[in-house]
Amino acid sequence: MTNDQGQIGIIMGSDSDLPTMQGAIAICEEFDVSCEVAIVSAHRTPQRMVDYAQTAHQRGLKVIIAGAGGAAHLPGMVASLTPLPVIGVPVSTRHLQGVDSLYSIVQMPAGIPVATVAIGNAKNAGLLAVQILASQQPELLERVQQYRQTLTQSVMDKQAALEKLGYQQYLSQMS
Ligand code: RP5
Repeated sequence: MTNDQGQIGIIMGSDSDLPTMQGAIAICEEFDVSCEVAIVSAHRTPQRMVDYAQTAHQRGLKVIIAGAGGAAHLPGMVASLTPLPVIGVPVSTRHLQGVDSLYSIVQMPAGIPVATVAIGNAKNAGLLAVQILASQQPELLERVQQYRQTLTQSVMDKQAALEKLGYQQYLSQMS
């Protein structure tokens, strides 16, 4: 079990999920929130999953982000083993494009919630985890507010460019 000190645990069923899950890691880095990253498979390393989930809160984690694809049992099983909030990331799959992952993660029974983001949207999982932390950390809350302002500003900049260029020139500069 990893001894890294982090506030957010980012786990995934396979290293093949890492390209997707890097979106959540990047958000932690952007907000200077510490995270620990680990491969924890519900099916291939079930005991490691149990150990990870049962000790997560004792190791100082505040939120767990769990990504998996296919028969994506990792987020739900981890949620059943920890009192911490769990955010599930459905990883896209070759045959079913991640719909299998989404259904596996989102349809949790009452009593054991998993906050499920869109297929492949680990960025939103990272943001949601940061926002959960920010509810108890005023400085982080301020940074979340600033982040939202940058989103607003980027849309307004696009609007200004659209008005200036007209839609045809705007479209041509997009490609
Ligand atoms: C799941 O099976 C993992 O989360 C991954 O998305 C999928 C495929 O794993 P690999 O065969 O690429 O290791 O458990």
